[in-house]
Amino acid sequence: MITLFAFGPVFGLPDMSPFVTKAHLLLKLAGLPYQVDRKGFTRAPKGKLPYINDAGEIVADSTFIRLHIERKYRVDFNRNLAPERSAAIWALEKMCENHLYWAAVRERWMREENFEKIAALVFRRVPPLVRPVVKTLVRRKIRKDLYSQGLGRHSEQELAELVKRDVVAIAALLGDAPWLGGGQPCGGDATLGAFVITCHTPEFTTDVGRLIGEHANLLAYRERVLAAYFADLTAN
Ligand SMILES: N[C@@H](CCC(=O)N[C@@H](CS)C(=O)NCC(=O)O)C(=O)O
Repeated sequence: MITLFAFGPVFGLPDMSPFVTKAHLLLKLAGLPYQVDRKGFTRAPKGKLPYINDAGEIVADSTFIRLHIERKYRVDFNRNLAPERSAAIWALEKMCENHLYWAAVRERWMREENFEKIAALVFRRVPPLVRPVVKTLVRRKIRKDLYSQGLGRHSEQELAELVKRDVVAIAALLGDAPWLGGGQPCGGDATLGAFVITCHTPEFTTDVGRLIGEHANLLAYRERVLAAYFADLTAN
């Protein structure tokens, strides 16, 4: 059976990572049975989660997990999509993963009111004696990552403008359809579903979460994804 290496459930969500949540959704969309291992982070081949172990084959990165599923199990996640729609959805996915993601990271890790909450969660198993040092070092690394990526260089107001454009684009592309591809979920729903679920959480004060909450179609979409794929989850 496939093993998915993940951080694990929080706040009644499958994972706090959108990329891990995306991997859950891809496996579910493909109808593949899998188990979750929460102890794989230190052995992650690319230093990040998610990755999978499929009968000894290790595949790291949510997009490569998708490609692996497509090739090995002959799943066409976009079988009902016209090429133009498929292309637009791919662009939307990469906007979420490489732009919106970093905005969400900045809002969670750099805003004081959110930082203590995320730190309490992420470092809960770190021995109390070294926890303050670990917190400071990890936050410093993330600040550096944000600066290198670019979004760490903007003012809060500039960041808010960019986030708004992202969320408006997402809401417009989804429109009134239940799923990105229309009547049936497609591969892009794994990505969008993961981001909408994990970014709109009452536990954090973020522009990303607030803006998602201002779009009725995104809120309904969030409920749809949770009900269809994560109905068994309980808050913890
Ligand atoms: N491109 C990767 C991104 C994965 C990623 O950024 N994972 C984050 C959690 S959301 C992580 O493991 N970060 C740990 C670190 O950077 O040290 C994918 O699609 O899987």
